Amino acid sequence: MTTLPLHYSPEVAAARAEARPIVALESTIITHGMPYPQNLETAWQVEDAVRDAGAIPATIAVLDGQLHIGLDEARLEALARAQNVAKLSRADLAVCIATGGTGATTVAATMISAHAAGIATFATGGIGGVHRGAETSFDISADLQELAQTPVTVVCAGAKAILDLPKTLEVLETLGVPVIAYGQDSLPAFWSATSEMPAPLRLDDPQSIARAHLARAALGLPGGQLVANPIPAEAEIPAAEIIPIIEEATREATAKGITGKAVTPFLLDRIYTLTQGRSLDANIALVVNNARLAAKIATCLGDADQ
Ligand code: PSU
Ligand code: MN
Repeated sequence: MTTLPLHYSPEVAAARAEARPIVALESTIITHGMPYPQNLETAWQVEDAVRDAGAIPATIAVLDGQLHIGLDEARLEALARAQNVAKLSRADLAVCIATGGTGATTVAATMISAHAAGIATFATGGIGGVHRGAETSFDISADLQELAQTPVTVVCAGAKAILDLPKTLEVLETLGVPVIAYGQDSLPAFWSATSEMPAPLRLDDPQSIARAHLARAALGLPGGQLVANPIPAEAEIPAAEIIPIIEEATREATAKGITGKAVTPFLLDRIYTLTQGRSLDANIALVVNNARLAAKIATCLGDADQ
């Protein structure tokens, strides 16, 4: 836990006082993952999905050097409209706070912040992972290390195919991170509900996921769980359609010499343009779906009196 002052939104402060289930939400998806105004509309929809499923949403970001757990409407809107917001991963969080900066939190930084606030469940769209070509670029997201050390259950829609999925799974296995497909045997692949890869683990209900979270803690194991929740069938983009587009975007990134933390936002933006916005519709549907599942898991964790 942290001795840093945390700034709770009124809604999250009330939920804490009443010991109601809370779901953490990241902000990099808002500032670097989607264009305005769809980013703001999605953030609202995701928060509402958490509320409708019986939990309280806590969108996390650093604003003027203060770590916010839950953003009220005005702050969320300002962040969604802001330009040139920093993207904060584990390495960047403390410097941003120390210098009074403003930044959006990635999966890694959101996990750190959620844990500091005593929140054990987190919903997002896609996590960072091992990028294609990592054997030469060494581009492996800090999200994977974070899953290995911070005890938060992260609900995503599987890894996006801008990543090297088999290598991402190998690294997660090496780090001892449970990768749990929800309700199916194959690993969901973000835009596609299924993939050719079998998921390492499978659970079929939120209670079991909550119990597994608690069992890790009881065993004294550090680190979290990655839950891969398939995109709803009606929102899927077939792999045959999306893969060539990802390959084109990846080629462009290499040709333009895009590296480091700029890679994921560049690819997401190019894929959005090349699919004429369809990638965004799918992205919105899956994040909302993940928010619902995370809220149910958070409710079960609450019931278990963690
Ligand atoms: N994947 C997506 N959408 C996103 C991201 C990843 O499909 O918005 C964001 C998340 O915040 C994730 C971060 O934690 O990108 C990973 O960035 P990097 O690969 O630079 O660690
Ligand atoms: Mn990276």
